[in-house]
Amino acid sequence: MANAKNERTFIMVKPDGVQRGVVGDVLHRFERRGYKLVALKMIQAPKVLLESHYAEHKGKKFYEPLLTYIGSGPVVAMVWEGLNIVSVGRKMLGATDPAKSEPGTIRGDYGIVTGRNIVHGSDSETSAQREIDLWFRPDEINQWPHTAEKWIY
Ligand code: RTP
Ligand code: MG
Repeated sequence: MANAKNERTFIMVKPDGVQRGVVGDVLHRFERRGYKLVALKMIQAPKVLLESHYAEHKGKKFYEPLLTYIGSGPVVAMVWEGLNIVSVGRKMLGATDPAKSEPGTIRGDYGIVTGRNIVHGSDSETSAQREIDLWFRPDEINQWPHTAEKWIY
């Protein structure tokens, strides 16, 4: 497995995904792919947390609407672990604009517009580490044995 790396990523079902009832499907997709869930919580994110999470977009036209959208209801925040999870996770989510996402991806199956795109996924290992540290305390991240290590890899 050249270039395969065991990684963690931060995945979040956004308020539209929670309200449309797709949390179970998002979990199921990552589970059946063979990834390991190591942290999970439902949270109504305070504005300061969202400002920090989306700091890279501060000043852009969509920044304020984005904070309003993600702060409009509870989200389901998760940490997933496994080989190449950052890049594979982004592929499973689909393109930022659901209209450009392939059918079979989460956004491609559930979304139509960028401003309501169901899920978030870290875009790099550096972002993943930053986002995991932002949303979870170290004692909220679980270590447990998963059959993927034997039967999938
Ligand atoms: P995300 O961070 O949520 O996983 O999405 P992404 O990497 O695919 O996209 P990013 O460029 O980081 O944008 C963050 C989120 O901002 C909203 N957005 N709206 N109206 C617009 O032009 C626009 N552009 C971005 C989306 O909710 C996007 O996921
Ligand atoms: Mg992003």
